[in-house]
Amino acid sequence: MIRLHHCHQTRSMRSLWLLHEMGIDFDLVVYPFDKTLREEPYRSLNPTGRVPTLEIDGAVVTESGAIAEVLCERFPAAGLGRAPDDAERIPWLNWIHFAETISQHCAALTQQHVALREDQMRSPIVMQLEARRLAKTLGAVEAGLRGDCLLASFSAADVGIGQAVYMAAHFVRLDGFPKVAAWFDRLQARAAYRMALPDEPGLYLRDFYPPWDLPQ
Ligand SMILES: N[C@@H](CCC(=O)N[C@@H](CS)C(=O)NCC(=O)O)C(=O)O
Repeated sequence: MIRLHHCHQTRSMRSLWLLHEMGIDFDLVVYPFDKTLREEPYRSLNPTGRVPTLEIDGAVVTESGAIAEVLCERFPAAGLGRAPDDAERIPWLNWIHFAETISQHCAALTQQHVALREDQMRSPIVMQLEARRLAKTLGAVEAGLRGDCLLASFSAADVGIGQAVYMAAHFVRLDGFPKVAAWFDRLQARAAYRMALPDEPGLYLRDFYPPWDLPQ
């Protein structure tokens, strides 16, 4: 049995998109992105109250990078992983986990722009700093993109980084990263990507949150 616990527009979209790319059967449990995650029954499954959580054959996995590794090992025929003896194994692993380097800045910016409801709780300095640090991570993706994908062919690395870029694009314009923008356009055309999107926004009510968007 495979069951994904998911909140729309969060890191669990990464796992949902990957499951759809693999075309395998799974159960999906969708939660609102609120205190429900810190309450029972979810708290027993994931004590830090975060998503994603994947239940797979009696085991529980709570890190999106680990979920990608577990799914790619379990379903090698999908061709989205890179085995330990594959020449692309190291860059594949590095991209899978670099998604979190991007996402930590997205999380900080989501907290600033979305989670903190009162303007006086927000910090323009943090917003600007985090947006600048996020842009630097996008620069690394821009430098790493050589062809149509991050590796020689499409893989879970494109899904993980692609979903991180989906979140990042709410805070940093992709215009300054032409290869990332073109690659992300191609990813957005994928059926599995679209299946991982919500019908209605669950977290980001705007397409873009500029760092200077504060009352003076
Ligand atoms: N390193 C974890 C991070 C998981 C995480 O923090 N997810 C966020 C959503 S993007 C969350 O559930 N936040 C809820 C909270 O912090 O209370 C992963 O890669 O899965």
